[in-house]
Amino acid sequence: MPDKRFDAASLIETAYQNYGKEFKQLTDKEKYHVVSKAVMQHIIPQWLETETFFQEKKKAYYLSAEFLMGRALGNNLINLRIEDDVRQILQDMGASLARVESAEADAGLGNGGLGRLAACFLDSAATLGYPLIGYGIRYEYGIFRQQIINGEQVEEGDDWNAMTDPWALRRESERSLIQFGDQTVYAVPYDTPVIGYGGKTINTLRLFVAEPLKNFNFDDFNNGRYQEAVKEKNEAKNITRVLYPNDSTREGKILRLKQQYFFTSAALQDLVKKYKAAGRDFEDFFKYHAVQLNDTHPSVAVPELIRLLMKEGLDFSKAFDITQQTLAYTNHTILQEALEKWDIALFQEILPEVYAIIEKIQNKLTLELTQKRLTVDEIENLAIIDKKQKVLRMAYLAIYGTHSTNGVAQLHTDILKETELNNWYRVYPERFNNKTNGITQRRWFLKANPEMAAFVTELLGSDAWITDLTQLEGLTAFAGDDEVIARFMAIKQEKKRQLADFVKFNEGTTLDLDSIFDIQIKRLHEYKRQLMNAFHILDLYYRIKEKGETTSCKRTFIFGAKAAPGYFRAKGIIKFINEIKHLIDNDETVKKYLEVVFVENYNVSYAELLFPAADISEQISTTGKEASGTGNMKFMLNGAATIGTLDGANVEIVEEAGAENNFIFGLEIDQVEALRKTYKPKDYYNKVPGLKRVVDSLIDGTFSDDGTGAFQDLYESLLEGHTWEKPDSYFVLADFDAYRKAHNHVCDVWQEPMRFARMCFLNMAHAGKFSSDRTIHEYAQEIWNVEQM
Ligand code: 26Q
Repeated sequence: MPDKRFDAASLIETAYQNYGKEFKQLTDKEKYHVVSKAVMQHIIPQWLETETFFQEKKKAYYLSAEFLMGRALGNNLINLRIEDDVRQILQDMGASLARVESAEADAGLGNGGLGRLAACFLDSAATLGYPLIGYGIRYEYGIFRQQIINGEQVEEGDDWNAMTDPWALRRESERSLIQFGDQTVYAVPYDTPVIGYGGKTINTLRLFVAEPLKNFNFDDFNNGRYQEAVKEKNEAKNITRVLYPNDSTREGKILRLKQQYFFTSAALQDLVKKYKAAGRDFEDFFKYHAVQLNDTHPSVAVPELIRLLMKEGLDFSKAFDITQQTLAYTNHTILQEALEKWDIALFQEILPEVYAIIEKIQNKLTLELTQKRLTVDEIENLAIIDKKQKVLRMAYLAIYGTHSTNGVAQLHTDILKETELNNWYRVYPERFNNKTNGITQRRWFLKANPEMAAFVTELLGSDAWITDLTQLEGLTAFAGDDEVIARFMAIKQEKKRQLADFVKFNEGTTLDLDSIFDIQIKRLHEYKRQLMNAFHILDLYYRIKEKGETTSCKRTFIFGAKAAPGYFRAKGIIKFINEIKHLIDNDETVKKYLEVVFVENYNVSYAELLFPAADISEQISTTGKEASGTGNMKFMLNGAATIGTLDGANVEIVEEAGAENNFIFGLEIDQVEALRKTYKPKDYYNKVPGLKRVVDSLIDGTFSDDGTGAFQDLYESLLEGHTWEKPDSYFVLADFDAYRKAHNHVCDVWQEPMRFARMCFLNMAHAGKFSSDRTIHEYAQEIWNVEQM
């Protein structure tokens, strides 16, 4: 247990040391620093203890280009179980913990689901006492700050103060050299503690910063070449300057490749160096290390580990076997355009030595497949080095070079096996497995919703759910108790009020707490179908306005989403949503029934306010496209009902909570595949009542896209298509009517408040499966083979 004291005296002392001031004189931001530094002091003994405990044991390593951690202070206090003490100490010194916590910037070192999953996994592993070390990049700028100006997204750099973050310790002496074809840099590690619930296990997140071999060229400067003098430094630092704000389309940028190799090589060198120092035989390397690749972003680990092992004296064949037994790969996408491919010439130029190893791997693969009697065509079909397209297929490299390939929800894994990666599945069926995603209930329930958490503890007579979420099942016994349901509703109302306060402050909009809070928060992407949601809202607008549907429910539709800066169509959808908002806000009649809010700069901290305040969770992706989704789980756990398709983990959510407690609609996977062959969106456009009206609003002058052509483009994407894409690839028009009916059903149930609340309550009660604790147990036992502290 943490044994170093944490009290008022330690805060006062830290304030003196760091700021030369009385604690009372500090700004909120300075207080945040001081409290955080004091927590760091407090946990050091246990952090060291954890390291010592696992010193000789097998450990797991999570290699990820993204860790979307959000804020640390509040979460750490909760996991250390000193939150109430610290609140009191601060109060006694005239400070507010809530304000101090709010002074922390989000560590937004990720785009969305994949990055947040990595953060949840670290929390779960530390809580369960599994040795899991995160390895990644310490971006100077995280995911961009989004502003909405005139209804449009404008991006700004996210200067999150990477270098003054109180939670990180620079480990200068443990740096490694990273060599590219044209550049050599240092990778300098920064370690952040990952505190498990109860504070027993404290794991590490190690993020690397790129630095030059020489900071400053004195000679250049002296001779007036001022830019030259810092050129090497700038070029090195550029490698870890900024997170690529893309969450799907692969981008063949040199800098992105450098980022991937940079952190992957740094991580593996770190392991090899420590292993060597321990004096063990490299043939046993896999007995001490399990390395999980978070998508293909670190897939260069396959040739890189082989390269490093060969430098330690192993031959290629032995190095390959050990690498394969060490590494495992997680796939997070089925979108073809997201499968990473690198131009061979570019790759060879940047990473010549690594490319030479990939050629050896390709030769080995070809030989192996020949021995398995595959045809020349079949072998070509599985090639890592695709000579026709002149690209490297990184997913294939990851599957071949590892012993495990997993999908992130059952449906997703099935699709990988049966279609997307079927060619590989047929050759290596034993490698494929499923690990349905999860979320940490510590951040997403205990921290985000302390009111509901306390109520659940009271009902269950125990807080054991904090580390065993399946305990929530015990809540089902209370579903018939009207008093319990009424209290559940009162807490939901309080969370809606808290969100409304923040929305008022942040967006200037006043929310009606008695309306349905219907929330869609996730990255903006066509497959996620925010556009279908928007069309439905516009349809409601017309129905209320023209048919006088005054019995309609009062609804508040809340959106939060960042669009990749280069994703023109996604930005058009943001503008379209805001145009609809504007239309409604200026209509005295309709605005009594409808409200639209697009929250600015949706991030982890905003998410913590949004999930607990939802009545309805929008999970409406085209079936087959969302690998899993994890926001869906956060809503469920906080007692919201899902309106959704049977996609990703929604399938399993409905299995757990019952179709009768959610609003499931739309084409199912086989129907999507069947319809794809003959689909004519114009048929729906012409026949489905009201559909033409909302689609035409894109081009008939109802709205303005400020001359960008974005709305015309959206219109054409739905009805005309292009040579490179079929019209309405995501079946917005085909699913529209079913979606509208599901919303009508939501409104019907809403008229019976107790019935609606009971549905929500039962979702919370059945959320046990979706703890990332369950997921981590599965990884630890079925893939990593590591033991608990
Ligand atoms: C790749 C190359 C170049 C630039 C960027 C990228 C890139 C970056 C991030 C590609 C993809 C991502 C992120 C993908 C992602 O977040 N996928 C989501 O992963 C979640 C966790 O498994 C799932 O729940 C979601 O369904 C899935 O969309």
